[in-house]
Amino acid sequence: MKEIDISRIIIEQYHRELLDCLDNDVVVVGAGPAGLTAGYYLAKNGVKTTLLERRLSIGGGIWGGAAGYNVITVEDKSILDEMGVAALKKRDLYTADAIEFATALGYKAKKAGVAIFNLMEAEDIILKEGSVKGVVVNNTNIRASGLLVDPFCIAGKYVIDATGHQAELVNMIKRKIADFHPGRLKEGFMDVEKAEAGVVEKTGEVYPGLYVAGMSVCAVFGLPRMGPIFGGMLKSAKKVAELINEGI
Ligand code: 48F
Repeated sequence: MKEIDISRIIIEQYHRELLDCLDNDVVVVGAGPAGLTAGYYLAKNGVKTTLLERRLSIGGGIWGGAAGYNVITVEDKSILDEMGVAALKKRDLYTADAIEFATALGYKAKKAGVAIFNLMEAEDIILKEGSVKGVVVNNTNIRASGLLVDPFCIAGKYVIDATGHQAELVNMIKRKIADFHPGRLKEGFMDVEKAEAGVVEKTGEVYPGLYVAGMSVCAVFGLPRMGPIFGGMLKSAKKVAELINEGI
C-alpha cells in the first residue's frame, strides 16, 4: 500500500461527489436541526439535495442542549420517532439525548441521500432574472483567514436558508437590495409558545427561489426565540420540504 494511493482515492472520491453536486434541485445552507431535517424529507422524496455546513461538525445548536446540559425537548415526538431517536415523556414534554438527536439526524439525512459538505461556507448567493439560483461557496478556513481567494458556485432550483439565528442568506439579499423587506430581520425576546407556533406558520419562500426554515424564520420575521425546545425546528423543516416537494 502506497501513501499516495490513500490520497488519490480520497481526492478522486471527493471530487466525484462535488462535481455531481454542482447542479441540484435544492441547496440547503446550514446543517443544524432545520437543515438536516429539511434535507432528509427532500431526499427521501427523491429530490436532489446538497447541504453545506461551514463548521467541521454538523448539528448546529443541538449538541449543547441547554447551557451545556445536553438534553433537548419537544412537544410532539413523531419526527423523533421517524429519526429513530428515543424520547422520554416528562410532564407535557418529551426529552431526548442531544448527542443521539444530532447523530441520528445526520445519519438519516445522509442515508436518505443528502450530499453533505462540511467546512464549506455560503458567502453569497446567485441571483439572476429576479430569483435565487444557487449559492457562492468558499472553504471555511480560507474565509476565516481573510485571504482573498475567489469562490466557486453551486446551483439549485431552490435554496433554503437554514443558517439559524443570523438568517445569513436573507441578509445577503437585504444588503444588496435595499427595498427587500421580508420582515423585521431581528429575532425577538424569549417566548416559547409564540415562537414554536410562529416558526412553523411563517416557514416558506421569502424571495423567489429562497426559502427559510428553522431559527432563520424567527430572525427574518421578528419572532421570539425559544431555547432548547426543538419541535418547531423539526416541523418548520418538514414544512419547507413539503412546500418544495409540491413545486418540483
Ligand atoms: O444554528 P442552527 O442549529 O440553526 P437551526 O437549524 O436550529 C436552531 C437550534 O439549533 C437552536 C434553537 C432551537 O430552539 O434555538 O439554536 O435553525 O444551525 C445553523 C447551521 O448553519 C451553519 C451554522 O454553522 C450551523 O451549523 N451556517 C450558518 N451560516 C452558514 C452556515 C453559511 N453561510 N454557510 C454554511 N453554513
